Amino acid sequence: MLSQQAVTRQFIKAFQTDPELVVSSPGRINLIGEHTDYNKGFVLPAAIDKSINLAISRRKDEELHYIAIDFKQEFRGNISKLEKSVQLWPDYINGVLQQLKELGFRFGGLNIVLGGDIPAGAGLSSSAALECSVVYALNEIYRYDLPRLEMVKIAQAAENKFVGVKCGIMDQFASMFGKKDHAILLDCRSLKYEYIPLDLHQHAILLMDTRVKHSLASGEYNVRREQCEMGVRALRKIYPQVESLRDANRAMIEYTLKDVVPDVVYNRCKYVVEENLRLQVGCEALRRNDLVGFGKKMFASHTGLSKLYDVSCPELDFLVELAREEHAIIGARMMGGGFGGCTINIIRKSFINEVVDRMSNAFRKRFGEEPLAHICSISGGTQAVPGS
Ligand code: GAF
Repeated sequence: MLSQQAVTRQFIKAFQTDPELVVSSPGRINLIGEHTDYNKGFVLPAAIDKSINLAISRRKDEELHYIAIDFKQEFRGNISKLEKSVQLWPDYINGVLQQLKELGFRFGGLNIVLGGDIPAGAGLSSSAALECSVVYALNEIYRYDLPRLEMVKIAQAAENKFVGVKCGIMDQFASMFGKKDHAILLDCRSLKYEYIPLDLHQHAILLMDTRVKHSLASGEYNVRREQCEMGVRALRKIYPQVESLRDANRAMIEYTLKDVVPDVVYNRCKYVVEENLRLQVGCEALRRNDLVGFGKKMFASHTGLSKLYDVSCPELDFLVELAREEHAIIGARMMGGGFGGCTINIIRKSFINEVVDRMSNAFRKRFGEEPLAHICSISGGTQAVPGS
């Protein structure tokens, strides 16, 4: 709430007028189903109570003027020349504008102020939240009448084509379709989804941020994608029906793929097939209210991400190992693209303080710095701030 007022105040200060609209767009967690979205599999994300807030107004000319409160940075440009910038954050806005332009939607110059409380680089999808806030805001002020799913696709295309990260659809979908106290079971092929009530009883969601900054654009993410595609090409020679790893099963991986691709490709594909299965079993456990059963799948997911998919790092592995020793934590794993960022833990509420203290001390002894702990709750998706 504070941040919504802060962006409005800053907007008035910078542009001497109220914004036409303020949009709030949440970050996301993912309970299970990591690196499965671009393999057309399943994911189980949820929007959280940490968001990007974006105040926006149309200008009479074609100029673009953006202010990012948290970075204390400004960007100036023109709609006729949407180019990548050295600051990176304007790319998420300009990427959306570029996609809208290519789709034939008209817009003019814009004044924008943004700020929020999603820790950047923590794996909570601040970039997807920003993309969603921009497409949502333009849809409102220019009345394009786009359905939410189309806005998700535009936001994803901005990241794929303009920013250059070949991300899947999970983050933008979660930010746009979030529902309070529900996880979203999304089939990333059909884009059909189901809300699963997230009744955590005596438990809470604890994020432990290693503060190791990840950068998906650094290339490792795109490399994982290529390795999966290599696996699919090899499988397709024998099983023409395999369009993506979603269509593969354990037997295909063990008895066919193992012999025809390098070990690294076999490991990546094995992880993806197993993660899709874990997610299915985990969802059944959630539906039965069996949180302990679900937690076991989270731990197994981490092992796969670390050993087979190789997207973890020593700090994330350490936090998950500590979590395994805590009776109050029933499930934990690294979350998001990896190479840094957060672990997600399901923890008994009454033990949060003592467990966080113990884990933080152990982490500091090992790595010299403390992780940042955040308790998050599950919120709704991208929306206009009432009264704006
Ligand atoms: C990042 C990507 F943006 C998502 O699409 C997804 O692939 C995730 O990493 C890994 O599950 O957040």
